[in-house]
Amino acid sequence: MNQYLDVHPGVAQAIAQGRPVVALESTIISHGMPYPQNVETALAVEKIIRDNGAVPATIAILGGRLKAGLSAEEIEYLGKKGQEVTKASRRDLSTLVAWGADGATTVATTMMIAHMAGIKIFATGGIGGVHRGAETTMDISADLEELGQTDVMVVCAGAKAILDLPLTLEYLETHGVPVLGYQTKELPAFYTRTSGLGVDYQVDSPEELANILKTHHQLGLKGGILVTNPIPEKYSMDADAINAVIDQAIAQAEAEGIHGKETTPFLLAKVKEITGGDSLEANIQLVFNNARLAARTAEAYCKL
Ligand code: PSU
Ligand code: MN
Repeated sequence: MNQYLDVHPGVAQAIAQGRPVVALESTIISHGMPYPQNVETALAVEKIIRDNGAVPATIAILGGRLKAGLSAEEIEYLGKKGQEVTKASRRDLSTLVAWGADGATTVATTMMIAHMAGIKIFATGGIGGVHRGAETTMDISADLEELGQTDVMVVCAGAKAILDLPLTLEYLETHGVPVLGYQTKELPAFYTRTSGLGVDYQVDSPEELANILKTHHQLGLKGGILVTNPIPEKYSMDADAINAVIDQAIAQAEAEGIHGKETTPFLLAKVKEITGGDSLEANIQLVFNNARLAARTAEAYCKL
């Protein structure tokens, strides 16, 4: 066990007994949604995972400790501090831990810490990817590199059109990351169910997802598996409307010279601002939907 890792007792017990556990990220709490919806959503996601028979492990860095599983008080603390907490991707880990600081974990660091703790499945909203204009900015999320090297199944709603979706798929292909569509042949685009781009394989049940993950482990393959689960029809947004909003947000980021790790939070905040509450409700519902699928897949995995 890593000397800097604290696995919450309930999570440690579930892992030891071979019961299902689902990891959750914390950047979505502190940088992805406003307070208090962020805390309410984080607690509701944990409840959905419990209701579906698995144990939730929200992951973060607190006082320099890598935490796999947080208390409700710790989730409240992260949500209230919001953007003051450092957004922690792979390159931030050593310094934050050495300094005894806090960090909100992105998909990349959540995968790393989940893997250290022995958690195999992780539910989130959307992953980072190749940004539009990356051919000159080289802005490619460390989430993609992590998917290429850390063996965790990530359940998401695809990737937002703030990214270059075709290039994101190319990058995942190069790094050997399988992109599975849950009951769909098309890559979902977060707020909408379709993107016009194909996934590698359509998979129709949690049992089938679990079987693929198990086989991945038995083959001894490195790297993760990306499961893309479309937002429920009822909550999906109008594609033209949301894409116009995204274009506006990107233009504003360019005008303000936003770059580096600020880009994704800036774009997410702008989209929310421009759409009023609509995009936030969609965002919350797709996370719930991913949590359900991840919990059912974790349960199916434990039965194999
Ligand atoms: N995309 C979303 N919602 C999010 C993020 C991405 O639709 O909350 C967050 C995740 O934590 C993701 C991170 O890991 O942003 C990616 O940031 P960057 O592009 O700087 O790697
Ligand atoms: Mn980036």
